[in-house]
Amino acid sequence: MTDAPGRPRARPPGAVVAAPFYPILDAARALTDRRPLRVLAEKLARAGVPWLQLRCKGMPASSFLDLARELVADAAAHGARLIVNDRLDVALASGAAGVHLGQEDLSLAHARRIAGERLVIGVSTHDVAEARAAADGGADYVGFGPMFATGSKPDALSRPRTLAELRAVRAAVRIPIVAIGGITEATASDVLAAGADAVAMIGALAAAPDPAGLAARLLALAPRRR
Ligand code: TZP
Ligand code: MG
Repeated sequence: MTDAPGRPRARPPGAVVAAPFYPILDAARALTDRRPLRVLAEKLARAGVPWLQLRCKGMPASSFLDLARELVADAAAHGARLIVNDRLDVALASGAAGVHLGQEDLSLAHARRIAGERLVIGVSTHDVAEARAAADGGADYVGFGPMFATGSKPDALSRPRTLAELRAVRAAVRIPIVAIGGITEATASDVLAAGADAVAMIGALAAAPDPAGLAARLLALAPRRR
């Protein structure tokens, strides 16, 4: 087991992914109308989702920041908090609660040096070594996947991970694990049972006819026993 080395922590361990559902709002490169995304964020927050992530691949920083600021406020109105994908600068400037970093983004060490304890920092991982490195480096949670085939991340490492690999990551780190990649309502329980603290979804959420209902059902799934 590894844990963050003796750094003072502003956030209680385990609070970061306090619910078994972690929705990701994926904004298109050029988002002409921000209202549908804001309406979705509000529905999710009203349904009780405590954390949501905003992902804006290829979006100019100024537009990303405008959207992040709006969603931070929308989420806060219902007690939810926003995590910004990829961009530490946007996370800090928007007042978001955290940033999610991929293996090719700004390093965890640099991000933590800049943000200190102001931000929750999550890191995408694909194997035990990456998960251990993230935990040892002071990440607040790790993403792990892709669990299944996904069309939402064309550059995702193509081989879906197995539940056995997820179990191995669970045994290796104590920080929360967010499983991601092709997860649906039908597979969420198996993924949680294998040791994930939460399931992240892009496609299944975007396709849901009733996103608030989906969120409510996923939030009701049994959390992993700690
Ligand atoms: N990282 C690994 S898989 C993935 C990301 C961002 C895509 C997840 O989207 P979906 O639609 O839930 O498979
Ligand atoms: Mg990234």
